[in-house]
Amino acid sequence: KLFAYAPAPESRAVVDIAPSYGLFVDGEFREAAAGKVFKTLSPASEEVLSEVAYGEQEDIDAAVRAARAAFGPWSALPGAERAKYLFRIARIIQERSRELAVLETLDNGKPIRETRDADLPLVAAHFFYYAGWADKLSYAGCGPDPRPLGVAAQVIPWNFPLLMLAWKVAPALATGNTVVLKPAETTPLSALFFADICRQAGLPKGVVNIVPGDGATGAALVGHPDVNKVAFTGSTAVGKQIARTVAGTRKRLTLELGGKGANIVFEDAPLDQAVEGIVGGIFFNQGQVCCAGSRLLVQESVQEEVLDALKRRLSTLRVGDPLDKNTDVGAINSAEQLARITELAEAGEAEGAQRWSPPCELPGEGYWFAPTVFTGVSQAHRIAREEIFGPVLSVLTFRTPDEAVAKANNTPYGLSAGIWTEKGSRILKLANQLRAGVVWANTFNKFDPTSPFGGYKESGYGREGGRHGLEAYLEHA
Ligand code: TXE
Repeated sequence: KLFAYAPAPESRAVVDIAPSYGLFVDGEFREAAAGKVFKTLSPASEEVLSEVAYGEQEDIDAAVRAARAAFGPWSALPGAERAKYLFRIARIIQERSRELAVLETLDNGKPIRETRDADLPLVAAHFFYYAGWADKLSYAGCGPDPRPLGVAAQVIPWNFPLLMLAWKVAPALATGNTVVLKPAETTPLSALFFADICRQAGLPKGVVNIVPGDGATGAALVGHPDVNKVAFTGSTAVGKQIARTVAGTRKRLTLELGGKGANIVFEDAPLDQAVEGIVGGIFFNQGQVCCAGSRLLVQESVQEEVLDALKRRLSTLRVGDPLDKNTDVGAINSAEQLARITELAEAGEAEGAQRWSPPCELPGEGYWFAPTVFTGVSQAHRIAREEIFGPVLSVLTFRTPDEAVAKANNTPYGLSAGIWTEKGSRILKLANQLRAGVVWANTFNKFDPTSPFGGYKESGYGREGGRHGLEAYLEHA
């Protein structure tokens, strides 16, 4: 009898999670001033993973003080010296990537295949890429002798915890700024492991400080008077609140907020490839991606063909244990996020769209939502307008390219779009007409540290990644 191919789930024994973690301030882990803690759990099993120090105003004050004290010597280092630390951090991330991938999968719920093949390689790539810039800042586009801003306050979400950290920390350090970072309340662990990596790399104390907590912790950090720059990724509602806090101060601000990306499929597209792109566009990371292709705009003439192929493909997706290397769709990050997705999906049905999911058995414990497709969606439906941030695809149709562009742009957001067609001229024309910071052609959800990423309209402002990502952390000389 032949052996069936059934690799064991990636073992959680790969990573040693301590029962409790402190804040990382001035190069050391310490308890919160008031001694408060919160629990972080695995969304796939609801098992408590660890207890983490909860930062408040006093802790933020200490972290900002440490970052301020470190700023002088750090910014005075020659760029090539700062680069050495970034290269060292990048290499340690590579060496510890298995441990970090398992940790991220446990704390976030996303499949190990994604943390192993997407998150971790990209995290290391960002540190390598920005290390290369540290001694070339006079080419960053900010004049011949650009200056760092000072202390950067960075608040990140839970959907790509370590990658969002890398997007923010790597350019800040390369340009000579120091950092106080607040990870999201449901995914603090990989940022704390990163703190340990900073120690391992011998990074001078105070250059990176990590203060876990919730929205109140983030608000205290953003509002701190001795912060020079604020970088935020998260919901549009909180982004607007932060913009109000920062208005009237001299702090610089970049915001990377929500999205409602359109994946536009023309009748001449390579349809098999397009179906793969649609699936990856909305089911990667359970759709909890700001640039997800959450609206499918399909040309009417191929609508049936595309939907049939899509449903066949979705029936092959494996939903379940995120540590299993065969899993395609993992757990939703939190009970709150699951409630939001559920509410919007119910609104989709109530407003008259047709709901479909492949047959799949969801685990009894943890937070799960089956891959879902809505057809018969109109532009007025909430599921066509609001960010669902879950594995839910809303399908709309179009007849002409102009109609496709009008529908794609009919959203307050403007982060991403995808075009599927064989016609090169159409790609170039549409890429200019689409009000989206990223437009992919015949692919989707492709990321690279050399490419700037960011939004139009309510998706925020400023760019992260590439040379443009440096400008957010430099003064024009
Ligand atoms: O986001 P929040 P939530 C969208 C997505 C999701 C919705 C809500 O649609 O369903 O937002 O998610 C910190 N001052 N996105 O509630 O609250 C918070 O602690 C300073 C899209 O998780 O914006 C966390 O660290 N900070 C998005 C971070 O902000 C505050 C990714 C994000 O949390 C704060 C996440 C305050 N007043 C959600 N309040 C994307 N663009 O990828 C909260 N925080």
